[in-house]
Amino acid sequence: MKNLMTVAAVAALAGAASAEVYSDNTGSHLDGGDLHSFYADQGFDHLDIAQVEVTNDASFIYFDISIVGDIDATNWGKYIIGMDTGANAGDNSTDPGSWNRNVDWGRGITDFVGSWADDGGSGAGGELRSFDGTNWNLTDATYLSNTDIMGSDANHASGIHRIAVSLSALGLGVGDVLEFDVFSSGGGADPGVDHLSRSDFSSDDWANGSVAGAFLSYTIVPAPSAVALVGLGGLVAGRRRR
Ligand SMILES: [Ca+2]
Ligand SMILES: [Ca+2]
Repeated sequence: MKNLMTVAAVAALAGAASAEVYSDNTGSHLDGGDLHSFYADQGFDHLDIAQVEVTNDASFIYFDISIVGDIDATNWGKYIIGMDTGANAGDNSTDPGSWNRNVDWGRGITDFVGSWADDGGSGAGGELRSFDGTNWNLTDATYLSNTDIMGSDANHASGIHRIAVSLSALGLGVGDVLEFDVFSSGGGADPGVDHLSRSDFSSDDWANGSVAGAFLSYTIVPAPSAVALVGLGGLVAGRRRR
C-alpha cells in the first residue's frame, strides 16, 4: 500500500512538473465599450484571455489558451504567441513579426504563432514563423505539413484553444527557457485586444497599437513519462536495497 501511494505521488509530481499556468484577469480587454462610451460594449468574451497553460512532452510544447467565451459560438478570433528562444536578437517589426497586427512587443522575438478559431469553432489553425537573424520565414502551418505546428479545437466549447509547436523547430531542449506572451486580436491591423502579459488595457482604441508587458517564461522539462520512469526506477532500486 505504501508503495502504491508512492507511485501515485510520483505520477502526480510528474504531471505537476510539466504544467505551468499563467493567469490573466478578465474584463480588461478592448471590447469597444470600456474606454469609449460612443462604442457599444460588445463583450467580445472570445477575445478575453483567462489563462494560458503551458506543458511539454518530448516533442512538443503545448499552449492551452483559455478564453472566457465559447469559441465554438463565435466565428472570428485570432490568438498570437510571441516567443523569444534566445536564438538571435530577434525582431520587433509589425509585419510580419506581430502577424501584421498593430503590436509592439517591447523587445525582439525569434518566433511567433499566428492562430485562428474563426470558422464557427470547427477548426483550429495556425502558422509558425521564425526569424533567422535577418528575415522572417514560414516554418510550417496547419495547412502545410501540419507537423511543426498543430491546433486542436477539441475543447473550443469550453473556451480552450490548443496550439502545439515542435520543440525541434524552436531549437529548444530540456532545461531551455522560452520567454513568451500571448495576445488575442481580430483581423487586419487590429491591436492586441488582450495581452497575457498585462492585467490592464493594452490599447485604448482599436485604431491604436497595443504594447506588451513583461514576457513570461517557461522552462522545458523532461517528458512526464521519463520523469515517472526515473521515479519508478528509484523505487525499484530502493526496494532492492531493502
Ligand atoms: Ca483577460
Ligand atoms: Ca490581459
